[in-house]
Amino acid sequence: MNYSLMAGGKRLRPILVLAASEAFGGSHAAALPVALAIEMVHTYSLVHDDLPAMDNDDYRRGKLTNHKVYGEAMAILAGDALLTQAFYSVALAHKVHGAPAERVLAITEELAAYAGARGMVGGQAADMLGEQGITSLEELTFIHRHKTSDLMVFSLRAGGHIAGATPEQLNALTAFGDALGLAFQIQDDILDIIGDESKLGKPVKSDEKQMKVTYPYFIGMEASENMVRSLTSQAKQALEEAKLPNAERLLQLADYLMKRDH
Ligand code: GRG
Repeated sequence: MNYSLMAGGKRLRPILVLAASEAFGGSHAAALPVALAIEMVHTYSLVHDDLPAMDNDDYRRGKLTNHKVYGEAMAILAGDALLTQAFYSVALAHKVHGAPAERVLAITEELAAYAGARGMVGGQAADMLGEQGITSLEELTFIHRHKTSDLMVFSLRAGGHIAGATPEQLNALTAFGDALGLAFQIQDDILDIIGDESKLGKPVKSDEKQMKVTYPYFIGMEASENMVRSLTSQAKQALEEAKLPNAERLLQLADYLMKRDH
């Protein structure tokens, strides 16, 4: 668990929790256990995604993947335990840091929803089934929204919940996260291709892998880059219209993500 959690990574989702809480003047102390929880869920998903039964990757975050170091059984268990520990960590926001129980209950419910069958796991299942051939941009967008946007939307809403955001303000965070998550994933698709030009619609890595079907595969590089820009503006607009007390860091993050190169 420690090996993969401490292997690095951008820590984007915990930063979203803290920045969303900060947007309403919330304390970092109460938000931290939730920030930790989402990084645990994200890390479990990466450990399981790297397994031979899924993406079969040897490297993650610049290091050997969990199963390459500890074996498949331990990697499965480390992922299972990270997911479980995440819910324990959320409970600590109330138990240790005094966040109101009803807010922590809302976060618990949303973590299960956004990470589960109707959220990230559902997106991963659709992706696995789609390996037989993703045939449309709508299908790919469904996968991106659930695999990527859902944990970002959760992170933002959880930061909002901790700091007492209203339902309207939570809606604005959802709209921001939804557009930002899709922009992030399209940018990931673009970076993937820039990193390896041969991936544009050609077989990758091994014979078992199907065509790498990405946004650029369907609409080309230029249109994909335009889409990242327009989704980022859309995300920022949703926040600006909601007039949150202190959204500056969230807005800066949106610009930063659009320009990222890794
Ligand atoms: C196994 C249930 C299950 C889900 C796996 C996370 C995931 C779903 C698959 C990994 C492959 C992938 C490209 C997912 C989309 C989400 C994404 C962009 C993950 C990488 O997130 P970053 O860039 O990673 O924030 P770091 O390492 O920086 O934290």
